[in-house]
Amino acid sequence: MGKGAPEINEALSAGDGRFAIVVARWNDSITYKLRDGAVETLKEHGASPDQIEVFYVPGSFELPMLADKLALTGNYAAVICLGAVIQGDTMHHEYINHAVAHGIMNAARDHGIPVMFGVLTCMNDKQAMDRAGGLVGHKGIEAAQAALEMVSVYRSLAD
Ligand code: DLZ
Repeated sequence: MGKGAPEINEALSAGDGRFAIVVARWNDSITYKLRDGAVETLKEHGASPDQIEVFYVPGSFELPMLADKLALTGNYAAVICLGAVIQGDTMHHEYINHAVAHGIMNAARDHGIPVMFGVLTCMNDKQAMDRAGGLVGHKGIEAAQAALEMVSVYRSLAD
């Protein structure tokens, strides 16, 4: 049994679907790395630049709000949410993390498209850097790969 992200099937193709990427600007030194990894991954799997639209929100708490609006349009095969919530001195992060996770799941369920949880939930900056292309992977790449896989599965159900 593997540990961590499963290997992606290289044959997975973006097809002709459009992908929305929603990026939280809070902790932008991290989240912009997540964005760049997600965009590159979609391109590597055949998405052209005009199939990828990037949107920004102030912080992770706002990710599900815009994801819901975007999913509602019916214009996208998937929405990829990217953020970095880093623990501070209070319990604030817990409220954000739970709200974001639930909000993203609700958007996916309500609108019938994959909405990806590419949100780092870290105890400190180092943990976040390590997961934004450092020692412990890249959450933006993982979220884009998961989106490609889910779009492919949804597509097979529609065929
Ligand atoms: C307020 C706040 C704090 C303290 N920390 C983070 C964080 O680590 N990561 C993040 O994405 N956003 C943070 N925010 C901002 C909230 O997500 C939200 O934007 C504000 O509370 C306004 O609704």
